[in-house]
Amino acid sequence: MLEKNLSEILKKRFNKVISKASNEEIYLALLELTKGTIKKKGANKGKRKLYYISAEFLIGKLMSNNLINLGLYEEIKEVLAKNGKELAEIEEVELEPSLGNGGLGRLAACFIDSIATLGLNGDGVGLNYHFGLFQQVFEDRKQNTVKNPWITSQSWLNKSNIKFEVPFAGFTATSTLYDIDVTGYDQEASNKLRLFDIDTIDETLVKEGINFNKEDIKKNLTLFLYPDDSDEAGHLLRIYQQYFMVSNAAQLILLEAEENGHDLHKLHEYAVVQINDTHPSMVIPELIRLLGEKGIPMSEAIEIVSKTCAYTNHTILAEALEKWPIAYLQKVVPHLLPIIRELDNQVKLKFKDEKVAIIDKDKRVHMAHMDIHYGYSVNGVAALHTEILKEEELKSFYDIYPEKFNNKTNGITFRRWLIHCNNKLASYIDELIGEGYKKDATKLEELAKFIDDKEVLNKLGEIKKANKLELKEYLKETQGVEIDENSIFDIQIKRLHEYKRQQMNVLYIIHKYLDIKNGNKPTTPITMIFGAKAAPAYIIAQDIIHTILCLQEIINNDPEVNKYLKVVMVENYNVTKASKLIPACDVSEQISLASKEASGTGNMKFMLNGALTLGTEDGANVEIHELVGDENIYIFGESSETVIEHYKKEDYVSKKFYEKPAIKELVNFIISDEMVAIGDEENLTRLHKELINKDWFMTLLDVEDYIETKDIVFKDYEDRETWNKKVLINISKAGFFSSDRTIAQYNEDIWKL
Ligand code: 26V
Repeated sequence: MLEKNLSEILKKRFNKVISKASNEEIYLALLELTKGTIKKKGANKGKRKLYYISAEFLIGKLMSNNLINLGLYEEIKEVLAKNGKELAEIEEVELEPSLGNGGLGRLAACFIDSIATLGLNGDGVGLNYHFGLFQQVFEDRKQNTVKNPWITSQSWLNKSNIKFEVPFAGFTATSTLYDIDVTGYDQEASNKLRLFDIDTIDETLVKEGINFNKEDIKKNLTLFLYPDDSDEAGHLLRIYQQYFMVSNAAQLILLEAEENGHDLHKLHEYAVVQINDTHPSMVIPELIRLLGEKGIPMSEAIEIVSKTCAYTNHTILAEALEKWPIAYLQKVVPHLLPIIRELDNQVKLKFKDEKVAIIDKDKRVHMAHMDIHYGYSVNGVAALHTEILKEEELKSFYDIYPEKFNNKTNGITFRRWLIHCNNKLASYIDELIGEGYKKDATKLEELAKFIDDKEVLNKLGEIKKANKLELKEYLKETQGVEIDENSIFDIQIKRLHEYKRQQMNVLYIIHKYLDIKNGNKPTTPITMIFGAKAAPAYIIAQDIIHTILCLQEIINNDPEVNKYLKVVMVENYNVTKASKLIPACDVSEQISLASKEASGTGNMKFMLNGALTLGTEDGANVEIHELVGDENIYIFGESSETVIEHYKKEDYVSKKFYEKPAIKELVNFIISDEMVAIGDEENLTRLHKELINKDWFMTLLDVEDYIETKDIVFKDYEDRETWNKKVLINISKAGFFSSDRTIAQYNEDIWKL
């Protein structure tokens, strides 16, 4: 049937049969077929509807995901194979929508998949950026940035006829709503991801790289995801984007409520808004303003909105918590200020504590504070993170509103992060325990019964090896590097940030390099793989990338060393690359400074794909540790309590650690003659100085324990059977991290759809 349908579309559109059609033609035919199949399904319905508002939805390519969810994946693969075509190659035609920076955006993408899979009535709402997160290219061992278009004439994006007027100081913007269908796994009805665009957008504004005129708002508003905000124009543009997003969202919510004949006085019974980090926080004053226009008095509107909005916090890093100067808001959205001031006045009347004010004495609006006072739920994204919010970062708020605080440990969709990216493993699990785990991920625990089954353990090793071979071929093709599939694949892939401590991994590589030079050769060779983009304005992050690329060159070209150690920095790390890297990983690097990584979600993807975690007691690592037990994870480093104490007492002095000869040797290698010979002295020296004089994220505090533990990991790898037992246990315990579980909890405790 599918073959017939696909053939008909190809015949009609290109007058070709499957075997003679190009990958692009087949892709377009598949797109038509898939969209048609989705269209036949209705939309989810329900009394109450969720609007998950987020500045980022890092959805990645959608073809396989949609085919899996529609139950067409296996059959389409077979049909194509029969005609000499491969789905994986056809999928290369699709451009990745990189509409997010990292974990927060990818989480939103997993969430909309799970919301649809649970048959819940809820849409994602965001912006239709014309260019996703920049593409990264390496030149002269440095990161260069190139614009990243993803919209093509035929794509998943559908244009709706919904348009709104969004008022700004001095002009009114007209929007158009686009949407992308969100299919659930094995579900009758679907939802939508709704992305707003400004009508006056002008892509020709982008001239070179990712530079554009930041002041020409009418032409640039939805051009880029998170433009560089290191200057005032960048900050203002972000406020324009945020307000455009939430005003459109709020108008959509009211439109749908009215279309359904709902009484706006009871909006909270019909709509719930999840505010994903503080980027959509202005939805609170905007909804109040719009309800006012509908004749609802401010005091009542505040009450309604407070029962409608819920807030998720994704970080405790102070620099990432948004505080917009009133002067900026005055320039962009002056009509919101009377409302924000009123909200602030009410808070100041009730609470004398300055720490909980919305507007501080420097005249800045604390977006998170507005969310907490005027939302009914505040959640963190992993158990430890939520505890730190309650006991440290947001303690003053927890004291006032203990009932609002709750934890929702993050999750990932197993459709993309197992069934699609690691079809070999998924098929083998099907064979062992059936397909029940695809709907109820906790069923993976049934795998535990094979713990002493040598054949199963062996087979897990073989699947991993096959995935490593595939990655090897991919990296050879795309980057021209040669790696050894028999080496240990040790992988750290995530945004580049000092708190994630890629620089500590760098120090390990230096340690290993020097060790091999001294004649201590590892039994099994090691391949250290990185993937990371760094914000263009984040100088130290650029320095770390440069250091990794220099080490890569020195090590990979040293015949004495390269048989035992290789370093590969994967260019332009994105969702597509993640799905090739994760199934091939042996050791998952989750080495953030304890307390700083709110949750992490890569850690969950690796675990599910049979990698062992080398990590600190941070974020969701803590919960992975609890689930698999001490024997099946490698934990090192100071605890979050100790780290928090150091910050409070301001007593961490990196120089003291640097003075230890073993550490000094590693740190000094960064500015050694070898490094300076090929690298840029300015970058290398800056990182060297940073580590010695500041090291805000305490790399040197944990580096010795890290090196010691990592050497144990590599030694343990030698006992293949025991290692594979650990792998099996990790996979069997990964069910907890299904985003279906997370979403079921959001619904149970917060949304009540
Ligand atoms: C943003 C920024 C922007 C300014 C420069 C420094 C900085 C540092 C961190 C951030 C993170 C913003 C929020 C975020 O992406 N949080 C991530 O959310 C994930 C999903 O909940 C979670 O797994 C990650 O641990 C958390 O970092």
